[in-house]
Amino acid sequence: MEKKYKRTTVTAALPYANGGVHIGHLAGVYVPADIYVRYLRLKKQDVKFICGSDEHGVPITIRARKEGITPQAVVDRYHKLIKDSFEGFGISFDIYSRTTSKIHEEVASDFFKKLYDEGKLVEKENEQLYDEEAHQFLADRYIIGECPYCHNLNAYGDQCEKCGHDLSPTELINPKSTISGSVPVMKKTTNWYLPLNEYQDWLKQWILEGHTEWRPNVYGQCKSWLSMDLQPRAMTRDLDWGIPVPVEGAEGKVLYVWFDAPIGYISNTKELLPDSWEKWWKDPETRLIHFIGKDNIVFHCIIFPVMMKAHGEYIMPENVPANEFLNLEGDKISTSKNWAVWLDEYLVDFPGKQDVLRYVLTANAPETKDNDFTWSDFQARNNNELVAIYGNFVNRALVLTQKYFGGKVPECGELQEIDQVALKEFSDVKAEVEKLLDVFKFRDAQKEAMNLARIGNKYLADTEPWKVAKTDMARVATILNISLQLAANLAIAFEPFLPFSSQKLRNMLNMSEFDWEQLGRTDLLEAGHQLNKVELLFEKIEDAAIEAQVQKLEDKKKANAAANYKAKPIRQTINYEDFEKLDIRVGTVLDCKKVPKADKLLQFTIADGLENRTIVSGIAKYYQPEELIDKQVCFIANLAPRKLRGIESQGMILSAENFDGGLSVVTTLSEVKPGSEVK
Ligand code: B3M
Ligand code: ZN
Repeated sequence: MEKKYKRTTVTAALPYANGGVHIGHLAGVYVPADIYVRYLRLKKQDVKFICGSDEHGVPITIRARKEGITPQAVVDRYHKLIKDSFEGFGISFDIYSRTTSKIHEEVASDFFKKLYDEGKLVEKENEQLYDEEAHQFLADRYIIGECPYCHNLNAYGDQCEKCGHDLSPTELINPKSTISGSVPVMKKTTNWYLPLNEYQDWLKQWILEGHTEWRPNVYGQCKSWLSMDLQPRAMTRDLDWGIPVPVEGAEGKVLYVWFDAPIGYISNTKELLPDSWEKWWKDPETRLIHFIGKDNIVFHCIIFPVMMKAHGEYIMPENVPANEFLNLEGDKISTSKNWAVWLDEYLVDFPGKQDVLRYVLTANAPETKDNDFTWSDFQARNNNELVAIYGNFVNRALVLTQKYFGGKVPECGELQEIDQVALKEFSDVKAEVEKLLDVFKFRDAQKEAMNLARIGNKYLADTEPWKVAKTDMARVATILNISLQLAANLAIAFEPFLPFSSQKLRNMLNMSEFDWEQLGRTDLLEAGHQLNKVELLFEKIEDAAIEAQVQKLEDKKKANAAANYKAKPIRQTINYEDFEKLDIRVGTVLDCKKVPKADKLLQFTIADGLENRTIVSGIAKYYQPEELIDKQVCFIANLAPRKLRGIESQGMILSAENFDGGLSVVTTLSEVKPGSEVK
């Protein structure tokens, strides 16, 4: 049964202050959360939208170490970058704070202390890897060694990035500390565990029986977790970056980042509302909604609820609408590989076009499965939908009003059937959009909103006011009055999705007050109301802008490959006689040309000091034939000839293969006689 609530607390996952935010974050969490909150606000509901940076955790310490700065300096930098990016995209948090704040430390500490004092945590001693030179315990990420599966020499203690296997540090062959390079030893340590197992029955009941309405991906993940025996999970770590464990004798230990981060939602609410924060978290008449990405489901559906349940005073989330992942041009978005469209860069490259990205990310939202972002789809949706449908309708309605009525809303006369049909269709959309937004189907809801603009366009095309103007201005007045009412409706319907454009449209319509309940009404603009100057709501995006973005991605991919290049291991040792068998010579290129119908091959004529020889080489992608003429090259002279495309190749030209597979011909530092031996 639908419960009645007084207010809604909406949280969006706290991004790690370990890098910027990209389109995957926006699509997965922040745009849907923002749409939802804007919608509730438009409905005049009591809602708070809470977020902030997650500033603890091992990856931040690793980055700090790499850059030779403090973890605080790392999080200061990224907190600002992330906050600015969200502001740039109109993500309308009521607060965006951070987990290194004083108030957060207090709230998280008190939370832990209460669990500890009430015996809700289990103390356990176990053995962990320890760096005796650096005198510290090692988080899994701080240990590297050989992967037991693919024998990558640089696998991390928690995962091999080459083959993707999850690992534990004890599985690594020849483990080494990345801090001192020493071989870690096992050392005993005490930590405090949350006994998830004790809550398993309650979780099953609460989620599996009580929340069958959750998205299938979320429900399914919970179900699979709950079908296994949950294990106690450590809520403290031996680390020096984080919130100190508020227990005597716990020096050198901090709260587990996934313990303190979700409490960040609470402490940020407290920072926002020092006097009334509790009702947003403890009153059963508050509805709590967590927006997250799919990799955070277990933390928000199992661990955090158990923490709150153990604490005893908190309400449980009513829904956790987690999204799947967004890919980029067919590949997984990756911060470490720099395969991403970063929000701060987008804001520079496409000023004023925040709504275009919001629109495309919602149209393509990974709500039920992973989805792909491509720049060509971005362009098509802008040009064919925002410009051609929404923008076009609004522009025609406004320009015609300008032209025939000096920009004043004309009087609406008697309605004809065609008007009534359009208005009816229009008013049905409100219920539809609501129904979808209420169940977090943002993608379909936006599609419905776009249908409003489609109806408007069709209405103008069918009624043809520009033709009617020759004979019946009263009728034109009615048509344009209706069109302008539709435009005003669009400004409301799109507010949650495209807030910047809605604002612009409201400015053009000179419309100040608005709320969701007005949607579907046809008296939003009174006759005689003066409109403002007409501007374009959306602009076409040209091919060049898209090509530049694709190029930028390619360049990043390349730069990343270069930065991460690792030379291949040296092959098996050979003896001198083996080497001597190779007859390597220098020759001068007399002629070089493309091999017809073979896009990889070049045919060389080489002066080798004896008789000239022909060699075919697969380097056509890297050189124009002319560039190589007169150059000296090294080649293997005694390789058995073989036929390539009907041409006998008498040897092999030596090239170095670069990190990206590119080939560069090997030559000598100074000119030598053709036929000189290389030894
Ligand atoms: N920082 C993980 C993430 O950004 C984590 C979320 C915390 S939400 C309490 O994916
Ligand atoms: Zn591996």
